[in-house]
Amino acid sequence: MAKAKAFSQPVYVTSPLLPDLDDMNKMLSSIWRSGQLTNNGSMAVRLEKELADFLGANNLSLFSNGTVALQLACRLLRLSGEVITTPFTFAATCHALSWSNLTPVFCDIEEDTFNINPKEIEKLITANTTAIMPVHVFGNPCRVEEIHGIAKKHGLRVIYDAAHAFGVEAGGKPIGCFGDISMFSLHATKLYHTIEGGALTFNDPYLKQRADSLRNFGILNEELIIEPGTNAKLNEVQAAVGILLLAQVDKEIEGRKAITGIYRSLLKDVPGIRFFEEAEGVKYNYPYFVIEVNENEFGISRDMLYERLKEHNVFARKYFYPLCSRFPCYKSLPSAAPGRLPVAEKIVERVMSLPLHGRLPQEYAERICAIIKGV
Ligand code: T4K
Repeated sequence: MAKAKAFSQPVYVTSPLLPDLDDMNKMLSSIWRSGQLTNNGSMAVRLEKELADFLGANNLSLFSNGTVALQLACRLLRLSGEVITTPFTFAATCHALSWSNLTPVFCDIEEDTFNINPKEIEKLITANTTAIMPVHVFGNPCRVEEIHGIAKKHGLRVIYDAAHAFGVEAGGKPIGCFGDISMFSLHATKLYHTIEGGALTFNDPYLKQRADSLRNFGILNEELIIEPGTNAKLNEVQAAVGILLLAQVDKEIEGRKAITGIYRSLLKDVPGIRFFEEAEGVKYNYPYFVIEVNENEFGISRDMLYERLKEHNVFARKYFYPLCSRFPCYKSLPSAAPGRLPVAEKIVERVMSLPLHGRLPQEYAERICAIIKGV
């Protein structure tokens, strides 16, 4: 096989969607005219409504980022003690627990979805457990019905980290309708974003009311501050970016789906490369294209493939290596002890995310596959 050529420019794992600059200037002019730059101005109010419609959420609040939104979710539910979560996630999930004085309890994941394994959850419940924080990793829906059943049986709250699951539906329902609260990250690396930002969705309107005051120092009105809040508001310029990008999301997802199709068809017969098949009844959003490398069958390890891609100017990412349970701040927790998380320990050594966004030229995906086959 001819050696695949390196790219002349770096190809990164993602590239942010950007609003048209003329449209953005019009939005900026309107903000400039109003003089309202932040503190729940008209752009933020409008985006909240439009996002709630788009995500099929009964109640939605916007925040300055997804991590602080997760922290506020813990506070809104007055959690204490231990929260069961997954070790195979971005640092923000367990850090949000830690910042809320909660102890993350790591639960192993499923081989097929890389999500928390409901069959392992019950074994970890103690008298101190108050909640479960599952993550829809790479936009794959968790086993929401099983998780709901466990939570109900044991009187636990459920906060979904839906950072990757913007626009996903499971069983015909929007992903944000499951659990007590769901968090969507609106960071620039996500398929839809507000540069930095986050959103919480709730079924209970009272939670939204409290969330809106918590993100603004706990202020209810000029004379009434109801609880110790913080500053976690989304400003008007970022909200304007969000309003403009909402019109581009469907096209972005279509573009990602097409690139995912190319990766799938060109990599499906490569020995030792595995990727997710789509499950029935799920509307996907294609946030990442993740491959699992089986060194014995493929011939080289995930780490070596990662380096080879780099030599070709392709910057894949080893999301989510290392496991959160390996971080120095968590590794001495009982749930992080060696041997407790066998599936997660195996998967984290094998997976990586290939470049994917809706504007990635199809030819790039084909060349990346040729590089993978060539090594
Ligand atoms: N829960 C989960 C499961 C999450 O994945 C995340 C965030 C959160 C919670 C927390 O939500 P936020 O508080 O962030 O809203 C990135 C993101 O910073 C992070 O938001 C995201 N997850 C995580 C999976 O990925 P890095 O360290 O990989 O980002 P970085 O800067 O290396 O960017 C990746 C690539 O994207 C770069 O190689 C180039 C490209 N890029 C990036 C940025 C920021 C651009 O082209 N332009 C840009 O502006 O963490």
